[in-house]
Amino acid sequence: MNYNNTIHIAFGLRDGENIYYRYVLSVMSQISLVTSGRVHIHILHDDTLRSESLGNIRHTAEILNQDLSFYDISTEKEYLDMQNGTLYRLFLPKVCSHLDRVIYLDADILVVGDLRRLWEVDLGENLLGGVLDSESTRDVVDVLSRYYHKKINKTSYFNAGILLMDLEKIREESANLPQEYLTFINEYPHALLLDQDFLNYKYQGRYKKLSNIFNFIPHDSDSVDKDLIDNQVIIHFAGLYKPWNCRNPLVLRIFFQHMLSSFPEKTQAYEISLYMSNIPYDYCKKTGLILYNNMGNKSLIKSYISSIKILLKEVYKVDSFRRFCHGVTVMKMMYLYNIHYQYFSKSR
Ligand SMILES: [Mn+2]
Repeated sequence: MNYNNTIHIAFGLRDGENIYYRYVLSVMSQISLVTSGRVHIHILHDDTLRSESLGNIRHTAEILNQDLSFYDISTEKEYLDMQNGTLYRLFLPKVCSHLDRVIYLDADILVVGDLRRLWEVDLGENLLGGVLDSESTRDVVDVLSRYYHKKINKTSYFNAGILLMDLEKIREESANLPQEYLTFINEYPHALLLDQDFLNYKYQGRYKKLSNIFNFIPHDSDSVDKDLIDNQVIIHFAGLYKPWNCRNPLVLRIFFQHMLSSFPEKTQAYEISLYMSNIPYDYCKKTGLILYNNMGNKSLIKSYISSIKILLKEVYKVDSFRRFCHGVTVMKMMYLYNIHYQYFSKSR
């Protein structure tokens, strides 16, 4: 097949705080700087996307000469049980029924190389392509996946933040991916990474393992060097290390260069200071607070509580949950700790 045509790129956008759309804008602008050929951006959103922000995205796409389509999924009936923006990628086969292939992107990324390299990957008989997740995440999944009927192999668990999806093949097999996910999460509420676990469970052995140049996940301050960045296509700040709390100067410089290019010059200083003021100085704490405010989201809470229970069962000789949490360095544990802390400090 010849993919020497328009590159189709999709984002999921749930934006209650009116912040996330800025990351999408930034990624759109990064793409235009490094990607050859025509690009069509597809945005799956709900009614949290404000009309000014939508206008802003439209305006940016015009300036960058990118094609743009919006899909409001808040009328889809499965949407009612989904209050997490990453889940919107599951709607892609359904709402982008005119597309055969799409690149799904998270927005906590830096695009530093030509996306055509990803677009032209031959998937063979596979339904999608993805990159192995970080080792720490795969360690957690390894424990939790003992509680599935079919264990997810730690050595093949991919990160779903960057996906090349063969929508045609996926549609042939699944009439309704979002509904299948809801059934899955009901059966396995401990699936800590929600639809990422679902996609791994469902497509195990049927996805193409891609080079990590398409999804490099930096772990801490000093692990990223210049050579590595020069060869990368996408850097993904999955987990707790986002550009705004990663201490690597090179990552920070590249990130802020991209940020600078994302806003019109006249409003640059103002926009960037506004943006910076929205950045939590203590990201961990903020994560806990956001989740605390989402306590109404029953399925999310159910998922965390049941993960905590399972993980506790796995750990011997712990005096208390608090001590256990302090001792654990795996970053996903920090989320759990925050939930626990926020929840119990309020009820004291
Ligand atoms: Mn991400």
